This record gives sequence, structure tokens and C-alpha cells, in this order.
Amino acid sequence: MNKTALITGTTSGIGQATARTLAENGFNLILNGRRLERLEDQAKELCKEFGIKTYLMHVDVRDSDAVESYIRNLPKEWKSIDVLVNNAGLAAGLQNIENGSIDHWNRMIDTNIKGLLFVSKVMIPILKESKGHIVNIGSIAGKEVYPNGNVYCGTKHMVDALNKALRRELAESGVKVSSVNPGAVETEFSVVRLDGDSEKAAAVYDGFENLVAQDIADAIWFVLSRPRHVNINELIIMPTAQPVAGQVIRNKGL
Ligand code: NDP
Ligand code: 8X3
Repeated sequence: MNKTALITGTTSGIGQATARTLAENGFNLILNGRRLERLEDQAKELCKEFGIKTYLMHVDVRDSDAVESYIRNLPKEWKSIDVLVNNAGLAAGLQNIENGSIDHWNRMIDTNIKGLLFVSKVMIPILKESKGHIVNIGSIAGKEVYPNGNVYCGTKHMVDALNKALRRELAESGVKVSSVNPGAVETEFSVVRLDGDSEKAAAVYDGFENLVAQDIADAIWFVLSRPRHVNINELIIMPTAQPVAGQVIRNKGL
């Protein structure tokens, strides 16, 4: 029987590539995001190409009531889920705290921390049943901080803490808990962070070879495909040209 995964934030970037990789590996998928048309197109494409089943979770992960009601009311054939990938997230703004936007801070805290908590809370009983696996998408920003990254880095440090907390709390249940923590991946991430300025966003990736979403999807598949007795606690994956958060070696052929 096919396994089932719920991936948050599949309409773009890392989540989209991960959905495709899991579909290639025979997973039925619950696809999540706020952009309905993208979800519908993605579902059609993956079903046609890989012969899997999909179910749409057109829910904003910041809405705790909607998340709870959606997951509790899943149809019978979707009630058994083996994998949760907590991927939906964003950076908003790149300013120091003195000049930072409270709206940006709220969006990051509500999505990256509270959204992950809301989805995980309702999914835990389901994953205990399946002895499933949670993969949390953290960041190098959850391991280090850089100037003007302040609140985003804080939210990803929280993801790092929640990843460890979940692993300890779920140890006796057989649910595996892992995190994948990337450096710079060219997705819609920088366009979102820079409030839609696509020129400035493209410049973030100038002069070096950034990661692409498929690099991270491959790592997530590596984590998920280990034998039952092996858990990858965490992975940090960086472009060769990015030795630490907030530093990139440009124009050196890297
Ligand atoms: P993208 O902007 O390309 O994708 C973000 C995804 O999250 C979209 O599908 C978006 O869908 C979804 N999303 C955002 N907010 C919500 C919400 N409130 N409810 C439901 N879905 C939501 O960025 P990435 O693929 O790069 O980012 C994915 C994850 O990877 C994030 O957690 C990010 O922090 C992390 N990351 C990214 C790195 C990078 O350099 N790109 C590096 C390290 C970590 P929609 O807008 O349709 O809701
Ligand atoms: C995104 C990677 O280095 O921009 O999480 O913070 S970074």
C-alpha cells in the first residue's frame, strides 16, 4: 500500500520539490498552501505523472481552528498519515531591530513557529498510530545569527528547539523526528523576504552557485528513506560558497 505524506507549503520552492520527490517514490500526498490555483495544478500534474492520489489542504497554517478542523475531518481514506514535512515558512524583511516592521515580525512568528506547532499538535496522534516521521525544515538561520536576520533567525532557532523537544517527547512512541537546515536556496524565499522586489531578490544569488529546491528535496528523501532503526536527527546543507549564515563568497567561481 502507498504511504501518505502531509507537506505544508507545497505551492513553491522546497515544498514543491519535496512533493514531487515523494510522488516519484509512490507517496500519496496532502498538499498545502494558500494559493489554491497552484495547489490544483500541482495535484493534477502529480496524479497524472506518477499515478498517486492527492488531497488539497487549502489552509493557512497560522489559523489554528482551520488547521485543527481540516485534519480532524479528513476523509477516512486520508486518516492514516506516515510523514509530516513542516516546511511552510518565510522570512519577511531584512532590517535591524530598531528599524524592523512589527507586521513582518508577526508574520514570521505566526507562520514559522505557531503554524508548525498548530499542524504538529493535531498530527501527533495520527503519526503515533503509523509510527511515522516528522521532518522539520529549519535553516542555517536556526543555528547561527546574522545582522538584520534577527527575528527570522529567532524563529528558526525555535524550530531547532521544537525539533529537539518533539524528538524527546515522541521517543517512546516510535515517531521519528528530524530536521533539515539549509543555507541559501533560490526559491521564492527572497522575493517574499524583500516584499516582492524580484530584482533585489535575484541579486541575493549573484556570483555564486546557490542551492536549488531539489537539493533539499533529495536530502529530505534521504532522511525519510533510512531504515526503521536509523534516525537522522539533523542535517545542515550549505552552498559550497556559503561557509556560514550571512556570508557568501562571490565571483570566485564557487
Ligand atoms: P518559498 O517562498 O518558495 O515557499 C514557501 C512555501 O510556504 C510556499 O508554498 C507558501 O505557499 C508556503 N506558505 C507560506 N506561508 C504559509 C501559510 N501561512 N500557510 C500555508 N503555507 C504557507 O520558500 P522556500 O521553499 O525557500 O521555503 C520553504 C521553507 O524553507 C521555509 O520554512 C523557509 O524558512 C525554509 N528555508 C528556506 C531557505 C532558502 O534559502 N530558500 C533556506 C533555509 C530554510 P502559499 O504562499 O501558497 O501559502
Ligand atoms: C534561509 C537561509 O541564510 O537566508 O533560511 O537565513 S538564510
